[in-house]
Amino acid sequence: MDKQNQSDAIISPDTERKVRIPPGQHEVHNFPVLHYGSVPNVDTSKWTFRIFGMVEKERTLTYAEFASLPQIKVFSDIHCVTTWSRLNNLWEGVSTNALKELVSIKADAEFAIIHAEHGFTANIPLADFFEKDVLFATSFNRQPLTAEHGGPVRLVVPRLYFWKSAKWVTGVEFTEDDKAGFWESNGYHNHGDPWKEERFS
Ligand SMILES: Nc1nc2c(c(=O)[nH]1)N[C@H]1C(S)=C(S)[C@@H](COP(=O)(O)O)O[C@H]1N2
Ligand SMILES: [Mo]
Repeated sequence: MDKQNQSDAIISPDTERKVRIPPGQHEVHNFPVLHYGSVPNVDTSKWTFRIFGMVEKERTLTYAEFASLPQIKVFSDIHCVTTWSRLNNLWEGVSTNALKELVSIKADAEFAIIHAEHGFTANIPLADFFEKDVLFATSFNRQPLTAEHGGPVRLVVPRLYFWKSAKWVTGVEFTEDDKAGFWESNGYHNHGDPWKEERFS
């Protein structure tokens, strides 16, 4: 993917840095597959996306309802804490900011807890979660997102290490208090900024 051809995409600001590889990382050209457990076989006719927690009225969307939300494209880099970085990725899907049109988030909410298949969770401060380059992706490099990379729906948070980008998402919970997610409870840093090398806790 080449940035010049992505005029309709939101450009993740880290792709405009002079040095695009953060400290301690190296560039790869393949796309490694990493996760705990097995790849779930998600049936989109049964899949639901639940928005709950600190909202005035929780909502559950079917896949058809989710897929009919406004779509955005994001051009971004990937930085995995295991030291590989993959540049120039094009994602398409639903902006996290689109959720604000679906639910009214209470003023005291501070964190998004992303829920995924097999009970996986990831915690993200709302300031990071609602950055303009964060999306629930259903497509990668103009192809439907494969199951091994998190299809049908994964989160992509370009400015944090890739473990925050939960695969096989089933919902978002808004909370006032932070709740360490799966990797955050297993030694990874609570926040995960690759430019500050927030790798482990
Ligand atoms: N549901 C779920 N999402 C997950 C994980 C996981 O174990 N379960 N691992 C994370 C980690 S540690 C990484 S590096 C990326 C890898 O995504 P990829 O397989 O598409 O490269 O997924 C993230 N999302
Ligand atoms: Mo990872």
